[in-house]
Amino acid sequence: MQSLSDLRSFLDTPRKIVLFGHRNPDGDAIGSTLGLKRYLTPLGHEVKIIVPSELPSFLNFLDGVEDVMVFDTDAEECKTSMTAADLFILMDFNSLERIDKAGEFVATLPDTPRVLIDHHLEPEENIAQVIVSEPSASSTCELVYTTIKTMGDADKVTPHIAEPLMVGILTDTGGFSYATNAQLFRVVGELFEVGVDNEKLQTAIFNSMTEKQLRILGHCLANRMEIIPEHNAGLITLTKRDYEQFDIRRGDTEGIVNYLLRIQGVDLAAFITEQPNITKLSLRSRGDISVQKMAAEYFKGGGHKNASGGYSHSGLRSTVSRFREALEAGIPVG
Ligand SMILES: [Mn+2]
Repeated sequence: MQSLSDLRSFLDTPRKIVLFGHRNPDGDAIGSTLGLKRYLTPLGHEVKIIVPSELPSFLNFLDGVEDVMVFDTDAEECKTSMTAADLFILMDFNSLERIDKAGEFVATLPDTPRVLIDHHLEPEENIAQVIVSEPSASSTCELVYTTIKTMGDADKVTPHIAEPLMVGILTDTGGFSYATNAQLFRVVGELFEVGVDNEKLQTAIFNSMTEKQLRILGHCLANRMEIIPEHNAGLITLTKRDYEQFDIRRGDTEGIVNYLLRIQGVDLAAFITEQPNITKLSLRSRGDISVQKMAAEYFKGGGHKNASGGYSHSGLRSTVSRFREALEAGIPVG
């Protein structure tokens, strides 16, 4: 299999297909896999979705999320489905490392053809035989739609498929705040024509915090935020103690880093948290500033120009110092 038309003919026969989304799956990882599953299933394929770790609860409104398999908690069942599969489709990530142990198991099945659909920069070499990689795309969901169209099946896109695709577009663009371009709005226009309940989705995605999450946000902004005006930067840090005190769970701090960019004059934001074994960083920036470069150079990470992540094995304090060093060294542009 070498091209989308090969994939098209491969799909003429009913297949067992596993779709993969990345660790800490977000709206785009789940929206794109669920959207593609909803397209493939009526064509007669048996489709499973596997992600390494649990889904955030705000996505529970989408039906079918309960069938998403989590490798961390269900390794054996995931391996059985992977062994039986005729095709793997890797979605919204660019390196097998992003799916951890599931990726290691994928590597043990070299005869299963792989397709990549993703919008992250520079996909890992040999990650798949067919690669749909568009870093200029807003989201993998946008690419799922354009891929279905390229395969000549635009008329098969139903509101049931459009809905999860809109979820990933909305979450990856922060409700059309960034990563947008004319092509995206054309795609969104077409999805609206298919039928999308925008108001329902906006509410489900952006007004769905729990009381606890809002209080954690309050704590971060009132007590844990620091502004570095000479570098137009800001940071928020959370200690292990904060995690205990506020009972912070996965997903509870989602999006907090973006609040720093609401401050006039702040163009680069860091959210630095003390995890059980590592110190984790989420980085955001505006315009030409590339946090992707900073993450790659200083924090073993990567992602997108304006949204990246990384980690460090040193503690919170020295990670914060390293972040300051990175700022002193000059704001990376790209
Ligand atoms: Mn994405």
